[in-house]
Amino acid sequence: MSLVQWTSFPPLGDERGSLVALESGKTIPFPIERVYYLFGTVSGQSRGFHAHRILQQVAVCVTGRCRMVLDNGEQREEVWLDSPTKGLLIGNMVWREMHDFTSDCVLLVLASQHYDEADYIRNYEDFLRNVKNG
Ligand code: T46
Repeated sequence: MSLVQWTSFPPLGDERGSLVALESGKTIPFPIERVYYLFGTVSGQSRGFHAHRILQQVAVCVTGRCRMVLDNGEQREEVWLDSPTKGLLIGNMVWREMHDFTSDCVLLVLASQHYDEADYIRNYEDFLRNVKNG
């Protein structure tokens, strides 16, 4: 099964422009506990390089684009986030890296838990060990 799973956000546009609504239990498959966004990203600077033990997230580039690498310890896939109407579902125990941010990129992330540094696995070897040990 592919690691790349999308959720679509139907644009509720009219002649004035577009609007997207994100709702728990509808387009977002978990109760949203936190929202954050990355902006002012610097050309050539990659981010991420970690997995989460429990956290689930949906990431959407509301403007600009970036390349997301997903890795579950067995397979590695990459995808461009470049649409404000498509969210990428990122499950727990998935290593993620973000590369090639455009200078106008705003990456909005909806998260299933509050921020908790203890939920991060920031070392790839530790991540692989955790995957192997279930
Ligand atoms: C993820 C990817 C997509 C907080 O204090 N609260 C928060 O809610 C977040 C997300 C971060 N922070 C602090 C922790 C660091 O001192 O902000 C700093 C930058 O965080 P980090 O280096 O983890 O940023 P990224 O861009 O590498 O990763 C972030 C999220 O942390 C992560 O959960 O999946 O975006």
